[in-house]
Amino acid sequence: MIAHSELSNAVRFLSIDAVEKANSGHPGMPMGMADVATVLFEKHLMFNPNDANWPNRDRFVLSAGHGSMLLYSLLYLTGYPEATLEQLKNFRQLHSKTPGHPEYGHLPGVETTTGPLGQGIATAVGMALAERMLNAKYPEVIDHYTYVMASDGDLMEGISHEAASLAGHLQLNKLIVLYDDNGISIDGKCDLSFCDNSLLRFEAYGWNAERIDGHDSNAVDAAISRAKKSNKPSLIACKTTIGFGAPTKANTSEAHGSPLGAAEIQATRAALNWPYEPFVIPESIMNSWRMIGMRHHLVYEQWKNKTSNTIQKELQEPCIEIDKAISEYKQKIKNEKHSAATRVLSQQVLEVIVPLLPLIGGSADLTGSNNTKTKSQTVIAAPNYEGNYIHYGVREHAMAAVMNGLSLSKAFIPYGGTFLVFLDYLKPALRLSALMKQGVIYVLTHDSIGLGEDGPTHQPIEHLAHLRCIPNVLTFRPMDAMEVAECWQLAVQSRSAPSVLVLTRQKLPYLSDLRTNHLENACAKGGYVLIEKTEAEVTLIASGSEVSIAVEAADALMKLNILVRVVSMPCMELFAKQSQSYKDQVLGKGIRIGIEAACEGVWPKYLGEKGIFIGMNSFGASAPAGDLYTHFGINADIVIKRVKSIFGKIV
Ligand SMILES: Cc1ncc(C[n+]2csc(CCOP(=O)(O)OP(=O)(O)O)c2C)c(N)n1
Ligand SMILES: [Mg+2]
Repeated sequence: MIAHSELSNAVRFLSIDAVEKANSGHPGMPMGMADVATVLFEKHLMFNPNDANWPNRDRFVLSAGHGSMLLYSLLYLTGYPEATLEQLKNFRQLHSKTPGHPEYGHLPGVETTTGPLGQGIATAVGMALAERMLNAKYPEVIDHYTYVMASDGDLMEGISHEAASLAGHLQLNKLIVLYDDNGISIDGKCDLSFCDNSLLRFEAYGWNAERIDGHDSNAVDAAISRAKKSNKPSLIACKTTIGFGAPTKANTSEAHGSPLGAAEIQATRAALNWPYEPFVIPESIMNSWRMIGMRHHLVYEQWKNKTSNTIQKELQEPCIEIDKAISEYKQKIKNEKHSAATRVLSQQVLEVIVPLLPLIGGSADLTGSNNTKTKSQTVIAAPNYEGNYIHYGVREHAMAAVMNGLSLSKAFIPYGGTFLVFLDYLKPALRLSALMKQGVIYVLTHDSIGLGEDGPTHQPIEHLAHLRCIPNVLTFRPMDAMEVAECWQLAVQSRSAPSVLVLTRQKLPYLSDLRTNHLENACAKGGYVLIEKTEAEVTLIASGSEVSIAVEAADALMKLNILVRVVSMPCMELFAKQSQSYKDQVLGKGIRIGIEAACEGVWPKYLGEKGIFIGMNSFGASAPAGDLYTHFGINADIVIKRVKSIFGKIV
């Protein structure tokens, strides 16, 4: 029988040795939480190293991502085939599967990307919610826990407050947070800046909360057992010592984020009675860890046998067959030529596709404004998890992270709404959607000064530019009913990049009658010629609400015998992916004028040296939309004036 301390020392020293070899990293957290982690893996966590994606596995989220070596050590010790000793020795090196902070998709067993503090715990709320929702549908098939390891920093970050509040409201009783209550952060002792009574705070959110000695394995075991039986989410504050075992650095912030150094490591080996060479785990200890990895072998086999292939497939990837429905719907649009705000048109598409897809809708308290809820959707109201619409409350950041968690469950396609201007309140989680290649859909409405009277606090200016600079994000800004349908189709089909649907508050005209081909998805190429003029001297390029300005200006200019082409550019990222010849063909040889009620951002890339951008270069103002467009000089008259002056016509 191997002592608990031997098992946890294996975790500690692998972490110490890997950080030392990499000459960078964070040894303190793995050393402090090794005992808690060992109990969790030895006694509770249900997993199968040979099938890291088993849908009914317990989730283990290391929210304190700086402690990545804790996770990598555990995956190696329990026998995940890709977590080899070689990978541990290559910690933090280029192309290794063991990057500085855990990254989803690099190493099986890493459930989500963490490192930006607070994201892990909030994403885990989404995972725990996904579990409840799947359990409501398949009680025999999905029934597991979601465990989180969170640090002081995680609990300080605002997103964790939002997410914990939501988890309490949703009664996510299978969510268990093991809080590394070590009282140390980077600047020193936590009481420099953090004197919350976290237990009371979580209790107020509707959680169970208790404090235990995180180095007492029996206490950890008992607390987890209690949490598993609870009807509320649980916070277990584990009092630990950061850098446990290091004679001079333990319980100091020095243990947090740098290698211990040879002398301290030698002294730690002596103090913890671990006389082995770096990276060497004695066979008996290794065997015990591998047995822990095998613990659920039988449960896993039984699950596989009793679960139909159809359900297993459904739990691994969402079915996204909507092409037929979308083309029928497009035919209807073509006949009806419906003019409306793109947010309203977005809801009309949702009415068609929600019944066909595992879409989980929601909004951060702007359901009626974002038009995110369809008539058929039912709201998730704990303890009933059968719905497909979530009222996230005014918690944009948690909403985005929860959507990441829902998406990582693989069974759902989440979409959620807020105003585009509040992108800033959720961007860190959207950035992780992109980094993790999750097809989360963001419905961001009220997309410009076109929203009018609410004024500059609510009028996005720089947001489109921000979105277009994040790698692996598709930013869609459709101009009318046809484009809204096509952009939704592309967003749903984009399973490895998040999409942002940027939609108007104000009504827009139907313009797709100008198109010659309605059958194919014109938005799929990102930008296309809406009004063709061969040998055009001017190309007007616009997105969303400004396409109608371009069309109006083009009509007027053509009457002056200036040859003008109009390009609709609903998605710059998709346009960027097209061949050079397609791009040249669309943009034309004439003078290019970009029109968008936003700041210039990446437009110059497409406008060329002689190009002109007509948009915003200041904050907006509070006034009716029409007045604002005139005031800020974004209208057909201005476009006509600029073109006339270029061509030397009398203004
Ligand atoms: C959002 C965010 N802000 C800042 C950091 C940088 N950072 C990493 S760890 C940390 C705090 C460390 O304290 P704690 O969370 O208690 O971890 P411990 O040192 O106890 O392991 C900070 C500020 C980060 N990773 N994420
Ligand atoms: Mg700490």
